[in-house]
Amino acid sequence: MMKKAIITGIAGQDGSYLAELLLSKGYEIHGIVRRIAIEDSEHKLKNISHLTERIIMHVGSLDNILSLIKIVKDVQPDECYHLASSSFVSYSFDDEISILNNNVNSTHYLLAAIKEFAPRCRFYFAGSSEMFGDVGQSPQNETTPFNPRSIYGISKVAGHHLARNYRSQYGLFTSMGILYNHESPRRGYEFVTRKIVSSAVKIKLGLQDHLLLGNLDAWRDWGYAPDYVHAMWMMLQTDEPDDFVIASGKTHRVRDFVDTAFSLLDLDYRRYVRTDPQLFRPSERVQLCGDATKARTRLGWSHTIDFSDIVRLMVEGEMSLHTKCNQ
Ligand code: GDR
Repeated sequence: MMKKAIITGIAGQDGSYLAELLLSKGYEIHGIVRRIAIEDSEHKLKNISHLTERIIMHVGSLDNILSLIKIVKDVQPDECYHLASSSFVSYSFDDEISILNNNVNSTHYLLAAIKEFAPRCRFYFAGSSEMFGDVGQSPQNETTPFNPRSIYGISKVAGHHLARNYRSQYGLFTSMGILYNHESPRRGYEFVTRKIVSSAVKIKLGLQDHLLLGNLDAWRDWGYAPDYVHAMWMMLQTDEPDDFVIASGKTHRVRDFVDTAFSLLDLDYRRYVRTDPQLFRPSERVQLCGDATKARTRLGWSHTIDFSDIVRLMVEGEMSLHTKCNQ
């Protein structure tokens, strides 16, 4: 029988790739989106505009348990991928009360609705390397203690404990991916990789003259988003629920990303990039670098696209947006 999946955050980078993957596997897909997204679908649903005919959309708000109950009850999903959250770490320094409330409550409401109305549904929780935060060791794996240092990270640790609690107390199948940074041409413009690529292309085309960034010497473990959503699906196909680190295991500096992107466009980044202390974040003593051995051995997961190819795909994607606009 055709499997049914609910995806929250379906219009985001990960949600859109996951929807494509599940459609290719024959799933019936149900996306939960806010009314405001439907009203401004050209912008807010652009990542899934090519899929709208094949997805069943539900207008619902994750801060309203009644609307979630109705959707879960009606759909009777086999799987639920909870990807929606306020995910830009910097905002969480500015708007901490609502970000913590929204991220924690939405996870709690969904778990409660599933427990009551679709208890056989398997639940994926989108955890993050930000849960490790100011960590004592590198690389990190599933046994590394959490020490989040942003409200966003704290909200993810809370969601993780909620999901684990529903697993142990109520026997729900809840699995969590602790995902490190993952990028693609669909990345939002506020994240550093898209910001770099979009500005580099504009500078190349003479539409912008410089780029302001924060700490160029921050290190990140960057992977390719379609590889990472594949891991989400794999996590819900196992015999037992579990938690998995998903990462490339290699780190690069923001400066390396900048240099690679600008070089692909035959530009010397040193002529165009300036730093702004306001964009700096609390610095890290130890690098966030993931050890995905467990996912490799238990799930058979691997990442397929390396750092320089991710940058290239993003630069090509950005260029093609400008070419399309000018046609
Ligand atoms: P991150 O992603 O916070 O790691 O979280 P982001 O791309 O925002 O930052 C990556 C690194 O770049 C440094 N940086 C800047 N970042 C931004 N956004 N803008 C700048 O101008 C800039 N200059 C330097 C940052 O300090 C940081 O070190 C992402 C999100 O997708 C989370 O939701 C997810 O959980 C984690 O990845 C894993």
